[in-house]
Amino acid sequence: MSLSLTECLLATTQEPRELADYQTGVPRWCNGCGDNAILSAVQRLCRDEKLAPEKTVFVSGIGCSSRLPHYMNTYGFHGLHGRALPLAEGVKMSRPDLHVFVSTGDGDCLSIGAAHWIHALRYNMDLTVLLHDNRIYGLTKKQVSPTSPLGTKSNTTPKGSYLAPLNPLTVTLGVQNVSFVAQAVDWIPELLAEIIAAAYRHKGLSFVRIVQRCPEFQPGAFDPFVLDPKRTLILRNELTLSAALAKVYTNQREHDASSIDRAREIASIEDPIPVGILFRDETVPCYEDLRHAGQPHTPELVRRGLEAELDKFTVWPGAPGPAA
Ligand SMILES: Cc1ncc(C[n+]2csc(CCOP(=O)(O)OP(=O)(O)O)c2C)c(N)n1
Ligand code: SF4
Repeated sequence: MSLSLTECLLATTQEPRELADYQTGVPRWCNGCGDNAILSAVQRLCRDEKLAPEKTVFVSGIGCSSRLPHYMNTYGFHGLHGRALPLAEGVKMSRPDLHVFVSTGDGDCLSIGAAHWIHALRYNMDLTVLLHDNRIYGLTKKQVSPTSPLGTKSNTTPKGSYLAPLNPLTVTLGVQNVSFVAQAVDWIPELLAEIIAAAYRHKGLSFVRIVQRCPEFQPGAFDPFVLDPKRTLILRNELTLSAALAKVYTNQREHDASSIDRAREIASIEDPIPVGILFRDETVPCYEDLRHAGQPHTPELVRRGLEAELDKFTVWPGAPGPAA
């Protein structure tokens, strides 16, 4: 039986793939850097969901964490510091058919990119946003970030930082139109992968804060949590906990992710670290759907729009001149 060209192309994009199909390059991160665990989790997700590499885009700003697109054998855009979210929104707006992921650091997203963060939540475009939160500027070699704990000594605060840290979860949960908020930690890879997968499946902007270790500039910062499983609070709702994990992480709580008040309460807990899906609302509309209303943004449409705009300034031969 012969297949048409379209059928052949569809068959290619639906082929089962291996992890290696999504891997490229050798990550330049330090040994023990939590970014490695995040990279593995997204590569697993791409394989499990059989995402076609040519239909998948990883967008980032600037920072160690923002190097992630280099190691994905998909499309990618290593952007400008703080601008990962508007870049990703632009991609999604013109190509809503693509799977768009964002990797952004705590400096990139919560400091220089803070205005974009708030408005991206409000626009609720269908993006999977991974906040790699190591509580420090890594790439530029140790300056405080908005999530650095009070008293953090760094190159910009040699006597210790003066301000209490910003909580990215409570701020996110305070923004109009927020539709998905979760938290993961890099040292429980099974749950990290499951939470990122749930975020990917959510239609709308899914915001996942990942507590990420930076052994270079925050050495041992999370050791007390890693070494004492009781200091992790597992939120029981849609996550499946393997028997082995359930035995280790016994501090568990049933949580109704449809309640924003309960989500805000949990988001403000810092010790133990809550892990799981805090909030989900599937009813919030996505900006790209409101704007496109089913009309794809084709190159032809863009060309016609541009020509119509330029025609406004064209002086046609024989046309009456401006009134004197
Ligand atoms: C406009 C601009 N300002 C400042 C910088 C310098 N800079 C590069 S990365 C960075 C902070 C990175 O920290 P974070 O986002 O937390 O990422 P990490 O390296 O920790 O993963 C800064 C300030 C820049 N590249 N561009
Ligand atoms: S400096 Fe920190 S965040 Fe950057 S690669 Fe090294 S461990 Fe990772």
